[in-house]
Amino acid sequence: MTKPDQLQSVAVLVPGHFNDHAVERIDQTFKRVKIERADPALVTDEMRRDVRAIASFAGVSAAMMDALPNLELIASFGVGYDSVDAVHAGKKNIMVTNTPDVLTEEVADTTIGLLINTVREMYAAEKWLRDGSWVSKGNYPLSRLTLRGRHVGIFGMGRIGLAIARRLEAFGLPVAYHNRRKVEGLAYQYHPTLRGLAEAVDTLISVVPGGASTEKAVNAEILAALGANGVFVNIGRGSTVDEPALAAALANGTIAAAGLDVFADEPNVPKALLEAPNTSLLPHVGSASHHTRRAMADLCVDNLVSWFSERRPLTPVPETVNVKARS
Ligand code: A2R
Repeated sequence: MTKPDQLQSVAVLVPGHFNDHAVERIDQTFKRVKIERADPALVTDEMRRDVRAIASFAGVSAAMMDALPNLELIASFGVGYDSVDAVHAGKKNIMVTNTPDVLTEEVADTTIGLLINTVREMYAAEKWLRDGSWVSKGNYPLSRLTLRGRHVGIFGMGRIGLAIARRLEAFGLPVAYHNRRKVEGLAYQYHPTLRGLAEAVDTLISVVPGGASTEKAVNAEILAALGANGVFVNIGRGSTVDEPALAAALANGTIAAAGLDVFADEPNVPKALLEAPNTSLLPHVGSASHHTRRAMADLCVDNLVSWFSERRPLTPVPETVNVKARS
């Protein structure tokens, strides 16, 4: 077992700009090695020899893992880790950790804010006040949509989905959901297909992880099933949505409005979504408060410390739970 004072010699690769608090803690405990981005072409002989862990916001490819023969751990910052090739990591006996739970309530809060913003047009109403329209034109027009009477479907009833559902209950709104598996003991109505869920509700909130199984799952067919009074909110991953189909559905009245915090090619947002009058758009800020990002940074670094001192992770991802520490 590595004693804490010996952790200073453990080289941790940190690609690009990283959370300040995490950097401070890594510097206090480990030997931080900087690299512009997680690109195997930038890996030096020294990195190849020394690096035993990566702490990263961004993705880590199979090729990057292969370029670092002594890599034991990828401590990913965030709950979603679709940009890390965790299956490859598992095959190579590399542990991957993420930062679940500590961001759940913050992301659920953001979701509710985004939903209300979308339905009650607060983005446009605030602009109306600020640009002087209230004085020159009078009251802001009544919003076309309301939360009242809505029936909400959650695509991804996991930790965050459940925290969103609990909040919606307090708003008096019925909730249903779709996962691959029914959650035992949960009273919300379960739909075995996303299509079935979209048909049954008028408000769809997507909070599933990215990756092959959810790629463009919210497509033209699902949006048509949601219907003309439909509101779509995405707080999970942009890859889950067929963005051209969403832009078309918003333009031709297939659905009424969308609130989006995540996009397929961040930070690039399709022009059609930017220009649509019925979208509320946020720059991926679901968990982005100092409070919550600090808690995520602590969990990310605590995983590094636990791995190199106790030889066990705190929050391993399912694909690497069986990875064993090298002696
Ligand atoms: O399908 P299940 O039974 O494994 O349920 C998970 C569901 N899910 C899916 N549902 C339908 N089709 C799929 N292909 C699919 N893949 C996953 O998403 C589970 O209920 C939920 C994910 O929940 P958690 O693992 O607890 O994640 P958490 O903390 O709620 O975060 C969700 C996502 C992150 O991966 C980031 O992308 C984003 O929210 O921040």
